[in-house]
Amino acid sequence: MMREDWRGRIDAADGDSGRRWHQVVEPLDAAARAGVALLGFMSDEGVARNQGRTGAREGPRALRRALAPLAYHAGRGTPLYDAGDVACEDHDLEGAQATLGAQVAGHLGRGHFPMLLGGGHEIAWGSFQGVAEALARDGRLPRFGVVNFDAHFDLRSGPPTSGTPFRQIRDELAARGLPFRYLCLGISRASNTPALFRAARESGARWILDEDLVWPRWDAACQVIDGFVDSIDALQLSFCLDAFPADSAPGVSAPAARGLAPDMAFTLLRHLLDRAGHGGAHTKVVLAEIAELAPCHDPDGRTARLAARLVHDIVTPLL
Ligand SMILES: [Mn+2]
Repeated sequence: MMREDWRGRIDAADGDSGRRWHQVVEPLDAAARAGVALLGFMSDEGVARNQGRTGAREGPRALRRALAPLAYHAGRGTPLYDAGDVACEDHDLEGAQATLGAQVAGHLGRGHFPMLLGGGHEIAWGSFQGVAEALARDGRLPRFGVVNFDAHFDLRSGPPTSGTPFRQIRDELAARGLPFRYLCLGISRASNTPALFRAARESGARWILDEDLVWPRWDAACQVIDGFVDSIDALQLSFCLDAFPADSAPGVSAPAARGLAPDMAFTLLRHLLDRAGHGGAHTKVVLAEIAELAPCHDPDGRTARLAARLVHDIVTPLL
């Protein structure tokens, strides 16, 4: 754990109720009791292969720094761990994804909730490998699904990149004779060609366009989300920061002109988590991940702050 990333103000006079994340997070060791495990994926090799702007390799570090000063709200006293980073070296994306998957499987096996800090969206194929191993063990893989907040489907064919992870997941599930349940929230018609929409249809993907994720259509969006969440027992929650508009999230590979307004995205996220029983005795959410934070395109840190708030909102109900 990089201590220098976890620092911030200390309100000593307020005791335990004045604590912030940097005062609570601990390094994860093998004997630790079940908690939330923050795990970074230092890679933008998938972005580079996908002809995108690189920079997401440094995302985990910037995200930790944005998380450090957040107010800590303890509910049940679940520990919060920093499980370190998996880094892609020498362009070995497949190796890094396999390592990430092995670490995720290990954390899940010890009862932790993995909260992944990306990294390009190629993170999702790595994390899925670990999720699949854990769910195959406990029998939930047949009722597994993915919800992805994203402007893009990331269902491309061809060699593995940041644009292919959900097609890789689809193919892996198909090889096991299992269905692919995939719901995309925030898809942009301007950013996906008719060929990509056709690939999504042929994959059985469901989606809601960014233009339909507006308050007058709230009830319709919730019906789709509820139907999807109710149809599964185990959920991988993926959040690509390019689902937000460029003025809110400039620090990504492909900033969106329109995107989901943050208040809509956060409210949808909350609704989804509630529907999945997140924060109750049993959550369907197996793992969550934030993708595409590229600090070099985020000079005032606003994308990192938005990403940190997402992590906060996903993790706090578990703490
Ligand atoms: Mn994506």
